Amino acid sequence: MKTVYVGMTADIIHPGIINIIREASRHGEVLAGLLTDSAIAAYKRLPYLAYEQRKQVVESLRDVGRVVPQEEWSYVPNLKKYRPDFIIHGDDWKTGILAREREDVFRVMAELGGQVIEIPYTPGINSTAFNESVTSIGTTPDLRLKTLRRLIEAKPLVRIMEAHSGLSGLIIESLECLKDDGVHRFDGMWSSSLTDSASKGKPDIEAVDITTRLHDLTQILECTTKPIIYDGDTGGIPEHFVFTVRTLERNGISAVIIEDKTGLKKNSLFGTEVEQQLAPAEEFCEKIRAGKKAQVTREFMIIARLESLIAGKSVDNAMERALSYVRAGADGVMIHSKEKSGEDIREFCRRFRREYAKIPLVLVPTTYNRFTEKELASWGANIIIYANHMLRASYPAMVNAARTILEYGRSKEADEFCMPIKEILELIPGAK
Ligand code: SPV
Ligand code: MG
Repeated sequence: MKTVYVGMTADIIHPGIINIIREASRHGEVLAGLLTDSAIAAYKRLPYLAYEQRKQVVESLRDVGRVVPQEEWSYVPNLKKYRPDFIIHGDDWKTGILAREREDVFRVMAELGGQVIEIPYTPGINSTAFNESVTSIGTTPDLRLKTLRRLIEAKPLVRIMEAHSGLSGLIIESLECLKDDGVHRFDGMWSSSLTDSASKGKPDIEAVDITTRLHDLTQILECTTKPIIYDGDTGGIPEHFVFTVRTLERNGISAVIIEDKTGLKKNSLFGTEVEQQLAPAEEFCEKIRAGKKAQVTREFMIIARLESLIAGKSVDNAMERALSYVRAGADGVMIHSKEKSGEDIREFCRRFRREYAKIPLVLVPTTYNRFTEKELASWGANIIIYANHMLRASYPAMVNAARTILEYGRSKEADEFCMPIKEILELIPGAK
């Protein structure tokens, strides 16, 4: 019996894929190459269903003979491994991000003496339509919460951008950039205490309570689906932190990061070393333990943020604390520094990775921003947070437009700095 390879994500089983499978089964036994979460994540959003769930669905399709994992976006490794007689694909791969794959598949199948079968794709069901339908399905708090852990598993580096309003969240939700190694997009959002308080005209000193912050975070939750990491400042006293954890979980937030400082909190990039008071490590461990005990889901993450380098202490001090926080149950650590060279951070990463190969490590490269994501990942980082850029970009733009209006006594000259009204209206899904 001949074998026919069909690559698929199978997150939504639509008539288009059923057509392809049926056609494939006319040529032999269908070998379904089911893309793993990591294979998909290089180019597309994570699928709604996890690999094992999608596998169950595909295995139960009448015309599918066998399901094997396709671990890469490219078909080539699996074609070489399974040497099918045919590979079948919808002809929509002639253009767009799959065009390069198509060329590779033709070349490899010719080498293997196999054949490529292309069939017309079912009109209306292509990946764009698919993506739109996924966005319109939206998400649930439960699904959103779990996504961060899945992303950490599936991607070499999870890219997080600060959001402080529904509009900034929408940009993060939809922006894409096609690069040589795949489609780059932001994987999730950072609810920053700095930009959240600054957008309210307040200092970053824990003056905005959780209820108010959540009220504003709801704007973002209402118009986006990507996971959110919450900047929990010091977390307050353990008795209060317990309530914060529950509230965040209930709202579908994936993780909270709390920092090991005490006293009146100052922003890490702003206060002097002397103003930054480190909490006794054991006290902070107690807070982590209280939070872990309070959480309801298995997936919610409590990430311990090390402020040793911000407070002028050594990498040794940070390492010692990191180990005790992990032992206390922290699901990950964030190391912060305002040193531009990045040397202290690199040193910490190296030493931390020697102790723990897999515990998620978060970096916030605001000052050491000459390093690329690839470089930071090679140091051992799992998550990169761009902590304040949406707010910092919008503020000068607003000042510029307002000053121009003051200067000219009319708004005509400010138009060139402003988005046309029509585009604003088109920006918001469903606003047209
Ligand atoms: C924030 O964004 O509020 C942070 C990161 O805590 S930093 O401002 O770099 O301290
Ligand atoms: Mg903060």
